[in-house]
Amino acid sequence: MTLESLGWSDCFNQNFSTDYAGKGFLPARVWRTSKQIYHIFCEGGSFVARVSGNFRHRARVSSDYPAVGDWVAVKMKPDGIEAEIRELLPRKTVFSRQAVSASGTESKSAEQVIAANVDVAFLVASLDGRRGFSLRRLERYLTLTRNSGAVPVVVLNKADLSEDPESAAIKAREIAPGVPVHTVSAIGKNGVEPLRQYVTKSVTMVLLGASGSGKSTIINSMAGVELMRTSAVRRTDARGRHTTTWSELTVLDGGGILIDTPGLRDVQLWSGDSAIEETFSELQEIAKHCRFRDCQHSGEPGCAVAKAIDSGEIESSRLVSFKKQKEEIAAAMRRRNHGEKIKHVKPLRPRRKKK
Ligand SMILES: Nc1nc2c(ncn2[C@@H]2O[C@H](COP(=O)(O)OP(=O)(O)O)[C@@H](O)[C@H]2O)c(=O)[nH]1
Ligand SMILES: [Mg+2]
Ligand SMILES: [Zn+2]
Repeated sequence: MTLESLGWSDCFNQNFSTDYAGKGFLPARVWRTSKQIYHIFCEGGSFVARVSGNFRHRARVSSDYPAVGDWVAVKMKPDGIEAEIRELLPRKTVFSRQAVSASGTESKSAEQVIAANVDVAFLVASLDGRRGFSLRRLERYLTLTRNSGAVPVVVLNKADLSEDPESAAIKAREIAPGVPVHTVSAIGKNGVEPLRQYVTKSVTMVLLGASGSGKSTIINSMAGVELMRTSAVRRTDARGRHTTTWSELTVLDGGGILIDTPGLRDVQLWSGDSAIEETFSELQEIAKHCRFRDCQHSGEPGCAVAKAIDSGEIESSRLVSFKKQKEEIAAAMRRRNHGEKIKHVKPLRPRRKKK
């Protein structure tokens, strides 16, 4: 295993050689995490690692800990089996979502890293089912991807189950201007051929999409072997069971790195106002002509967006999605800023009646 085949590049090398090489640290990439245990690849192969006490001491929030796809600086233990993670290398790109944990009356919002250092994101949607895939969900994934810094590629899978895959592709292209859209059939022979153009040495790809859309099947098909467990779709709701519960990184024999992720049912956006603007670029373009610079497109006079909707130039559902995503990020920001200040509020006791 070479560092290059694991996705190592100059930008990591610069951070590493100056700071850590002198201390006898080795670069390694996290391929799976489970609680406190990190499974890592380094040039010598696969190892199990934990973070050092010093690392833990410095970590403030969960996103300070390594995630799948992260590069870390490790020190091998004398036993030659275990390694200790000393440092987390700066992330080139990061996919994160908002994880809200509620305990009692407190609700805390934290950034949860799904995958790090990803170059290309395959946004997988399934073409089976009567209602087709969700354009709204795709919009959310596009914002998530733009926010991460990776390049999005839309993958419409299960073309074999669709009567009209081409019109589905046209719809997807409409809401994803400038983004490549491929219709594939992961179970068919050579059905994932269009995706191979993205697979090159040192390139890291992640598969994102609802559970049952065929992410693991796509990985198996691209690898040519059964690497990931897949799951038959339940007849009632056309979704696969949750077979992939954690993100997991795989190095393909022919070059390229793939990260499988569990089905993210609802991606809660964590940040990225500018990413939203990219997702809705045509709307942004029109909004430049609104009379007010801070127009919210909610009935203000001289609103160019309202005019464009009236004339059928853009669909009103696009504006609804746009506002929803904006509000979600605003809410995440509020929670983040005030989350720690919210104290547990004692429930009011019923007042005793005076006798
Ligand atoms: N008909 C058809 N079924 C597929 C295709 N791709 C995946 N499946 C099936 O869909 C189910 C869910 O696939 P899986 O890869 O586990 O989905 P994941 O949850 O996104 O990883 C499995 O039963 C697969 O065999 C496809 O292109 N066509
Ligand atoms: Mg899976
Ligand atoms: Zn407006």
